[in-house]
Amino acid sequence: MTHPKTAEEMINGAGPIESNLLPRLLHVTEAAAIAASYQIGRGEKDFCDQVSVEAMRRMLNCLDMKGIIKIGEGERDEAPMLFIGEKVGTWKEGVEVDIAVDPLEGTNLAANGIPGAIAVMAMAERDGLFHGPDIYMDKIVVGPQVVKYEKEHPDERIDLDAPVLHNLRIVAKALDRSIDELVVVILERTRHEQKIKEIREAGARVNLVSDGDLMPGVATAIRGSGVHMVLGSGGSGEAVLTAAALKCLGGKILARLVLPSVANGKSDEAIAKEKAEKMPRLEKMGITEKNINDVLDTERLVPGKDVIFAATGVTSGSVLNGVSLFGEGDSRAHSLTMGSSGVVKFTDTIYIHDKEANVLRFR
Ligand code: VTB
Repeated sequence: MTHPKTAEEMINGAGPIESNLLPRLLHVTEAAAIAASYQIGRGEKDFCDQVSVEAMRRMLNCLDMKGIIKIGEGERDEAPMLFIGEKVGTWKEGVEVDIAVDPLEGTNLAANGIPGAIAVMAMAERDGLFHGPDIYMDKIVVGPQVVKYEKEHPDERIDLDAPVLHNLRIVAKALDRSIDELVVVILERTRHEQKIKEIREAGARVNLVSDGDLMPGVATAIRGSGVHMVLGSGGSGEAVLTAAALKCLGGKILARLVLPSVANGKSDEAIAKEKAEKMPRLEKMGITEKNINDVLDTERLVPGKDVIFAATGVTSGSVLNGVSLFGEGDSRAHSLTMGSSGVVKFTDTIYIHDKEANVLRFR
């Protein structure tokens, strides 16, 4: 038997991005989550988003790195901050990184005080993240046991175009359980009615979420999370961020770009309008009518080798607790940070401003 890697070997084997930036990435998502947490439940989703974007950008600009936003808040003419192509970091010294951000994933969740909102980001070396448009991707996400099963059974593979039952059978075998013991997370949308029907007919259990398909995708790679598969179309940025997390944990995503008008079954006229609007932009990114339907796997979405991921809970979810506020600006934030070396950290951070007023206590 080969000797397993020691923690020391893993720490020393991490790439320059992981070694230099992972510890500091935590503070970036924490700052965004804490800023958003003051706006939880106020019904103002745009403002919620704005404060987390501002906080994340301020923190990113403190880091010694040469960063470029690849997945962000939108195109330069649409988003004033963290737009695609924006340079962040000090640019004085440090590594070159491409960055994917979602300062508030689940703005509706946060604005309405519903579980599952997070602040999230990922980094990789230059050209280490898929440079794609902000449209939808049709996704299927499964955990590392399924990847192992596929290696052992090369004829049985997860397939984005196969009936839901085909994919559920593979996941059930990989997890050594029956289909009726599986849970599939899918966004509650009219466009998913057929898929939801198929999941139920196959006998699996459906977990409908009103928003947020990113963290459930990460959860497929965490045993005990109760999520075994994620299906359906959602944000393309969310797919890239999910892929970054899966590069750290194992697991697999298959995804295909799709225009929202097409996914949502809009009229031919609406589809033609969206195509006319978006295709020139997509073509600049190398996405044409010919290759838009390509299936993108984890490696295509995140080709980087030195990948880091961080997420902080805003409202509590199945993986991360939400931010708690204690008065005097003191707060507690729960985060997941990890790197492609395989180091995974769950961090419970407490910020104490007034040490006499807010004494640290265990419970
Ligand atoms: C998707 C999903 C996100 O918003 O982008 C969704 O990936 C928007 O979808 O997790 P609709 O256009 O159908 O509303 C989230 O749920 C939250 O950002």
